[in-house]
Amino acid sequence: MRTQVCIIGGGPSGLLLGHLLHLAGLDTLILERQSRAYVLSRIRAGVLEQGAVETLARAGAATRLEAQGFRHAGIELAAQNRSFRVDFRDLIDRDVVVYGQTEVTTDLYDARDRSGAPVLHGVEDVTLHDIDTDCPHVAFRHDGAHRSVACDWIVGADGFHGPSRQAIPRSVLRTYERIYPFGWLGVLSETPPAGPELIYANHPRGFALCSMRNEGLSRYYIQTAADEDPEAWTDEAFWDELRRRIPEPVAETMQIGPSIEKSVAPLRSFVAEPMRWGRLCLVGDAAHIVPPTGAKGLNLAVGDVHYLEEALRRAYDGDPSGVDGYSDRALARVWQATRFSWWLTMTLHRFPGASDFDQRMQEADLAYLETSRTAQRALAENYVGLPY
Ligand code: FAS
Ligand code: PHB
Repeated sequence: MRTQVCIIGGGPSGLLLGHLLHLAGLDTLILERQSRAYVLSRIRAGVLEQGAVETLARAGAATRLEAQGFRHAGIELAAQNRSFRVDFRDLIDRDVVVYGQTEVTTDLYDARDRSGAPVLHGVEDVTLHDIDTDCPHVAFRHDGAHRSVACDWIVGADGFHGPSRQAIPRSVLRTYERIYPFGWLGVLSETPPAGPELIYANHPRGFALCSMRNEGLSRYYIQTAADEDPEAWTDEAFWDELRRRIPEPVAETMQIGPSIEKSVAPLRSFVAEPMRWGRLCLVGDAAHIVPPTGAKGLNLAVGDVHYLEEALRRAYDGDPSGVDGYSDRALARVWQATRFSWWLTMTLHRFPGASDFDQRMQEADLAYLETSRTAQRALAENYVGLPY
């Protein structure tokens, strides 16, 4: 087998890059370990930056998004049983779109199907070879047969646990990590959202977030231990704990119902450098992980794809400067999103061993945000997404 760009991973990063490169006339092959159904069963991100929406539109994968996505002009921040609104449109004339990652991935698979470009599901034992030469190849097993694909470029879009990052020599790879001492217990329920916009709540009992997918599907999170067993939580216990952490006017009026999905996500900040080595380039979670507090994970992946698609197009036009500069360019934005996600996580979560003084410092931070347009503009710029 041969292709121009072999993409390992059929999540949002791999699918979006594959489709944009296909539109640019390049041959691509996507290798995905799981079935399509499994990939689409994962409940993950919910908020898209403007840049992500524009990139999906450029890929011709934003028709449903533009029809069904919810434009949000702000968010609510809550502490001490009260909340205030950060108005993105008033502060910086930008907004975000609430549209679940499951829907984004569905739209990208549909676009890939329409293109006729190949995605192999159920691939196993993927290994990368000769990435420090001009003739790299990827070996894998599929349908019981050992196969190999020669290519010009390999893109690691295989998430945090995939093989691509590991293919960069330890003498070259530098990693930076912070593992947070808590996780998020998430619930999906077929109930109307608790409010018109997202509510991020700081509380001495722990963080809570009220989000949504549409007018009849809500997404909620509460901070728990990192190794919390989701099945140890009855729906009733979850709703009681969530309502203790959000302002009473919201808790008293929100509609609760049975959970249709319940899972715990660990929180970490992680960045790997460089994001390109030889003929291997990394995108998305393969290169970085952010705590979901800042709604940056999926959006950072789209930013990487935006840079790499342009870089590879230029490389095939004989200009190597794009791929030579890809890692530095992508990492500059990755580190800004990593900082913002870290700061919002530190401000909104209750850390083990935190004192009353620590709680007061977080509340003072939020009180300053409430009164300072300057502070709110800084939050708004980062939340809606820094420019590419
Ligand atoms: P993904 O991990 O989505 O995709 C990688 C793909 O590679 C997967 O389909 C995997 O099966 C495949 N793969 C792995 N190893 C392979 C191999 N050896 N061979 C072939 N294929 C292989 N982000 C937000 O913005 N907001 C959130 O609320 C949020 N919640 C999250 C909750 C959880 C539990 C997790 C894990 C992540 C969450 N994220 C969130 C981040 C998430 O949305 C990622 O940023 C996003 O999925 C990144 O997309 P990809 O880079 O494509 O990685
Ligand atoms: C979600 O809706 O899943 C979501 C929204 C915003 C976040 C994290 C998760 O910051």
